[in-house]
Amino acid sequence: MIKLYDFLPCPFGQKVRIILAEKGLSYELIQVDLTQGEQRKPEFLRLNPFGRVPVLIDEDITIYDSTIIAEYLEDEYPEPPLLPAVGSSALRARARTWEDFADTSFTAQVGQLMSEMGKPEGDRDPARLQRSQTLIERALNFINHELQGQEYLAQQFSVADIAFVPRLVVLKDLGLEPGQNRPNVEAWLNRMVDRPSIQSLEGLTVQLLAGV
Ligand SMILES: N[C@@H](CCC(=O)N[C@@H](CS)C(=O)NCC(=O)O)C(=O)O
Repeated sequence: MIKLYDFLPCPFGQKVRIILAEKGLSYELIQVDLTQGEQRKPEFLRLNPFGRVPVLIDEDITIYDSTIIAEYLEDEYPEPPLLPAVGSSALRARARTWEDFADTSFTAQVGQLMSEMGKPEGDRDPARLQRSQTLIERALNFINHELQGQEYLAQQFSVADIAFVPRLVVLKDLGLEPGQNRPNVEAWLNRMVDRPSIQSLEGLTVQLLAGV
């Protein structure tokens, strides 16, 4: 059986758990409490020397980094597909570009906003807050533009969309309305949160954990 080492509030772990649910794969969840430094224990570092979740073990293969895990799952368990079909190279590249943007830029910006908002009001850095908000709004405006005439970022529902979900769903609680004046984003988000894989996901709530 697949094993997943994860910390429930981690957006990258959430991305992997949505993928596992979409593919109907059952797994054993092993929680690594990042707040207790469990990621730095020797037994965990033997799985991922970088000391980060998520880590997936399938039979005798150990994989870390949500994007590499997503690619492995797509190769090993191709149904239902979460990337455009092999041969649609341009669309596959588009999906991967969006996934990368979600992971490295969008998730980081929302994470910064979460850590500022997690502080007592008087301790928040207004310039930092403003910068994160502006960058997030700019990304949402661009996504709204790119979704014109299509339901998902790479035509069909894919890892590109999944990678945005964990941080999109917390925006309202951080004072940002993703769908406001962005009807394509509003419809996209509603379409996604209706999916059983997302409805049933544990940990998909605001967790103001600085540094996670
Ligand atoms: N690029 C990695 C990022 C994973 C990552 O940053 N995980 C964080 C939690 S969300 C972590 O394990 N942090 C622990 C630490 O840095 O000590 C992925 O996509 O899996």
